[in-house]
Amino acid sequence: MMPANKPAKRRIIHIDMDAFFAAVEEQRKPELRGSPVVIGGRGDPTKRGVVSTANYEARKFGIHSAMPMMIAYKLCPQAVFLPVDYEAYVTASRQFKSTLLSITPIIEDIGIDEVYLDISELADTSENIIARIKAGIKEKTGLTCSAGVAANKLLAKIASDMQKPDGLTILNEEDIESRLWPLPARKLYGIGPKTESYLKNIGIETIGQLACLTLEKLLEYFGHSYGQYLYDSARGINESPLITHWEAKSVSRETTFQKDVKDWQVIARTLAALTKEVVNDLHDGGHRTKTITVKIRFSDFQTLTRAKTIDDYTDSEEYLRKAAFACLKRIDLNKRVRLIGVRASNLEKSIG
Ligand code: TTP
Ligand code: MG
Repeated sequence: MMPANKPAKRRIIHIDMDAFFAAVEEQRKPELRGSPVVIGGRGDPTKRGVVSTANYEARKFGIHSAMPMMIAYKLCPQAVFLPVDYEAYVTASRQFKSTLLSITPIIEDIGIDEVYLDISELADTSENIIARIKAGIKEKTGLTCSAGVAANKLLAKIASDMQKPDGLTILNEEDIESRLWPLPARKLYGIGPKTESYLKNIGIETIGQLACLTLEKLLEYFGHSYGQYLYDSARGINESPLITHWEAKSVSRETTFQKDVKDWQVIARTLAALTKEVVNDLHDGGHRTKTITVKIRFSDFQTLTRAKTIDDYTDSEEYLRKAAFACLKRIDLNKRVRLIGVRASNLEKSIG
């Protein structure tokens, strides 16, 4: 029997669609298949704008997300360049996510083409569950995805990226040394270009090398919360729960800017204002919260969320603003921001 104080081992799946925007375009225009396809901006490679994604044929020429369209054109002039049709991708996104409800309601929606599922309570093997997921998505949308299975969100996300496209990777605890540690530190969720170059400067390139740093050193370099996060992550440790859409109680506010914003001051002021509104909503409902999630959508519609779970339930604006800014710090603001959102989840009714 398991000792009472040891948390049960979880089984988390991360699903990430393959070349998502490009795959949706190929699905509705089958004549594109086999050709290099690049999606970005208004689809005109002679104009400004960056690549949202490229299909695998185009990637062979070195084209990737966030690359200027003009460079993509130089690398592969014969590619088909298409404008971003966000509506079509949102529709496909809803369709593939709806098929997952037949597997479990414990789903965290983290982006247009990716989700986590918690299958800890299911009896079936991971392989069988993934086979059902892939078949369901294929039937409903015609699209393929890659899946990762592990004991937590951090490892599941790394696993889904290991064998793309149409992959399935199961990452167990005993694989950490052989399969996690050789990877570049950048592969860890939450390590952006800034942390990556900081780490390179101190001679750290891989997750394994990061795992060699003492906790004291990491706290000194990166502060309490991020330092501890890096220490745990390098060891494949991550307790963060799934934040599900179906959570009965959460309070959120978001705002879309009239014009996409680059100025950090404006972003920070908006984040503080949204947090204040969320805190007011908590007060109105008589709730306190444990988890704050910040959502940033960039001008190219890439959407990132970062969550922070704090030790005790609180409704203190100061405390929650700190948590929101800790989340923001983990997002690399290298593109213009279109939308900011703040959510408080994991709520409890305040006493009195
Ligand atoms: P990703 O899952 O990062 O990429 P992908 O699905 O195109 O390819 P992969 O097979 O490697 O998963 O992103 C999902 C979609 O989000 C992508 O199709 C387009 C969009 N996106 C952007 O618009 N800008 C970006 O910088 C990135 C990384 C993605
Ligand atoms: Mg993808």
